[in-house]
Amino acid sequence: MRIDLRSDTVTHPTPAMRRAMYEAEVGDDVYGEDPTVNRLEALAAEMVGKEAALFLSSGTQGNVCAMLTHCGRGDEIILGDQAHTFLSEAGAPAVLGGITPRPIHNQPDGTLDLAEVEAAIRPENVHFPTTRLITVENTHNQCGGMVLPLSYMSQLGALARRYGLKTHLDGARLFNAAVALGVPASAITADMDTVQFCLSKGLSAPIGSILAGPAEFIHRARRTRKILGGGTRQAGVIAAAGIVALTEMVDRLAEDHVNAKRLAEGLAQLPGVRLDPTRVQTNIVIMQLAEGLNVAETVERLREAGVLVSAFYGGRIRAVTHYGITAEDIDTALAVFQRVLEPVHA
Ligand code: TLP
Repeated sequence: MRIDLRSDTVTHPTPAMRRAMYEAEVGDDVYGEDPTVNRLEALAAEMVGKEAALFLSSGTQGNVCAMLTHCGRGDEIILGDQAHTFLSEAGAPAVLGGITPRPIHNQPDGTLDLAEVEAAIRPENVHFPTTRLITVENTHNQCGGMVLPLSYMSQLGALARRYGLKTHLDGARLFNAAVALGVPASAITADMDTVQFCLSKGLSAPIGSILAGPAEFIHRARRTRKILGGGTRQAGVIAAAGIVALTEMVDRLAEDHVNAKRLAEGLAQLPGVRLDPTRVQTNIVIMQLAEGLNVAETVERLREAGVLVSAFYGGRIRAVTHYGITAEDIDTALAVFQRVLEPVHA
């Protein structure tokens, strides 16, 4: 038995995706001639309500491409101190672009306090870097997959526009947010200039992300993607799976959310686990262990018993539900958690 809850990135392509990949019509995408990539980009742009979109190899490449296209050397990005763009992209804006990150404390619900954002915006002064971009994440991974409210997205957009700043959304799990809110993804992205979302997480495509925004921006981002080594050729083979992801795999994310809730409610009953199941809104469950329990050891013992989870920043454990994980798997995983944690608290 192996129940892999480490991430929704572990999903395998569906049979429909494999068929679409096999049959994909292809061309050289660097010439703009891959019809399947072009179809995916047009579909993706439409779904997030933007003029144009670009197909990239990963969420990291999508976010980095966006930040490097929005900003130049000496510019500054306001972002969350728990954001993937700040914590987990190897400092790319600074490494590659001479761009300073300006982290603001992420509130437990994943938002950035708007007064703190406003206070961090630099006035014009030769001593200062130039504030150029605000980046937020929705759903918020480190904050347990929480969904940023629609009203917050529009307030943030309005604040940025008031100061002439651009906004980028790391929407790696944008469609989880859309399904949780019961709105089209375009409602979440309406107030953001650009958005990156992943095809390869809950949507189960094997590879790929989308960066969407104004046509003029995407034109420049195509050059940035080239600089990042992301100009690929017969990419339609991969884009074909992305089209299936967007047309067939969005609505079923609701099932992952139900399973995550079931897992969280079960885990919250265990004496070894500290977890508030009312905070679980999408497919991510983050828990703290009770005093005296070691995270690395517990993760290892769960793995030996067939349940894979991730040790996460701050002494936490993360479990993520996804395509291929059933309600029965959740019940089995809960029984394993109980067995693994029991001896310590007997
Ligand atoms: N997240 C991965 C790990 O890097 C932690 C995961 O398992 O959750 N934005 C967000 C919010 C993400 O969670 C991730 C990946 C990315 C961007 C980057 O996507 P990839 O892995 O495709 O580069």
